[in-house]
Amino acid sequence: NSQCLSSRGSLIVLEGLDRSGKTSQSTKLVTRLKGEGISVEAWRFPDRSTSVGQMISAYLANDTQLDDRTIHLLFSANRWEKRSLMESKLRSGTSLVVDRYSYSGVAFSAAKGLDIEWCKAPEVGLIAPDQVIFLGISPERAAERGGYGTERYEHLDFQRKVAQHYANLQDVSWKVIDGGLPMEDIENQIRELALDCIAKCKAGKPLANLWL
Ligand code: 2DT
Repeated sequence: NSQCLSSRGSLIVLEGLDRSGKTSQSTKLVTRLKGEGISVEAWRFPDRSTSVGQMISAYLANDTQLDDRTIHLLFSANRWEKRSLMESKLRSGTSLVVDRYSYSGVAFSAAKGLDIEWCKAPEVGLIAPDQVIFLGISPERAAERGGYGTERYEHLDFQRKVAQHYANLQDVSWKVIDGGLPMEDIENQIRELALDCIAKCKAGKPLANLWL
């Protein structure tokens, strides 16, 4: 019926420090929603599958060096190259659960000392998330979780700066979940938030653009 044709999917973004549990929670959420018959896909940024994504991946692995503003714009370009696909998925009724988005873009670059407004500017016009879910965990606690890997930003001092910038970016629309709770509790809370968000979008909440 016409209701179905016009109902859109939701853009749900998970953010948090490295090792906050974002990636496993995104995967669990998507599996669970699919199991409930909801049309949903798991996305992540950076999307390392594109040629821009491969440049980002080499930079993160410390295989290449790039100027701070240059890599910032590549991360942004990596979202822009996915924007039209993102919009068509959402308009066709598929929800997207995205592991990191523009907030990671701003928080990580600002942690290097770049101006926040400068960092936000290339994100303006990307699709605004319908819900940002932030997995809160202290940088110290995150670092204790089996340690960091070898990628560029996986150092405690840097993660502390990122945490400060996430705190500055956060607004009342964000849902913050205590990343120290048992996995299953987090999973249940995220599912509730996602279902609520999906229902609102289905009911006609319009798509919006960043930066809000
Ligand atoms: P993963 O470990 O989640 O693959 O992230 N990052 C990410 C940025 O600096 N800017 C961005 O726009 C995005 C999306 C966060 C790889 C690292 O890349 C950082 C961690």
